[in-house]
Amino acid sequence: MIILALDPGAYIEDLDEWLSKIIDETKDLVVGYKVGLPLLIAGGLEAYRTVREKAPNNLLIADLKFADVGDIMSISIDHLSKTGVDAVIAHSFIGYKDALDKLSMKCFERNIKLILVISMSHRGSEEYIDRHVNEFIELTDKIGAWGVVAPATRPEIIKNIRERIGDRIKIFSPGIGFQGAEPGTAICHGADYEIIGRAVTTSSNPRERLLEILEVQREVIERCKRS
Ligand code: BMP
Repeated sequence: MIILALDPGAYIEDLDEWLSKIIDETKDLVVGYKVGLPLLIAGGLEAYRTVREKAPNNLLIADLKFADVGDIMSISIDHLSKTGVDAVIAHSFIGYKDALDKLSMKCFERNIKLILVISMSHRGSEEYIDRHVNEFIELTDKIGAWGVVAPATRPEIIKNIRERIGDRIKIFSPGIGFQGAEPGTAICHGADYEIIGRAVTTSSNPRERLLEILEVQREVIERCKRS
């Protein structure tokens, strides 16, 4: 249950070739792709359309981590909706009034799923964001978000979210591989999908690397079920 983050490094010369190779080698193994600012900056909305065309049957998540006023985020959603993305990610800390209320309405109108960041995988998340995790969970429910992002690097947060929210929300967990968490850990604590990027995309053989990661994920989940 992997979402592959397509974040091309600045050293990549031919973006189209890079996307083709990775997507062709992985699309039968991953649930979906997460496309964020690195790909948007490097290749524009055209690159998002390219991913959509090359992987028509995979989930496509635009990770722009929106954190703006509602009307402006809504304009971005209008543009994004022309690329065929299935879901977008926004921050929770911007709050409901004139922000997430409007964004969630616009996503509903454009038939795009909304995912909120509840906590992040880096250590700085503990400085401010993590103090509000339980409030963000309530906000997720209030706006009827489809999913949340929570860190594989601090799995107790995933467990807390799952216990509070039940099965009605998808949990996406980054932090696997380059950021230190072991594949399978997040799912073991209640996540639905693990987001993995550079561990696969910087490999000279992305498919082989992904197969190895999937094997570890399977073993860790099996072990977790038995304990
Ligand atoms: P990587 O496996 O290369 O570390 O990539 C993780 C991906 O997940 C990146 O696209 C990053 O933007 C995203 N991400 C994260 O690492 N931590 C978060 O808390 C939220 C994220 O979206």
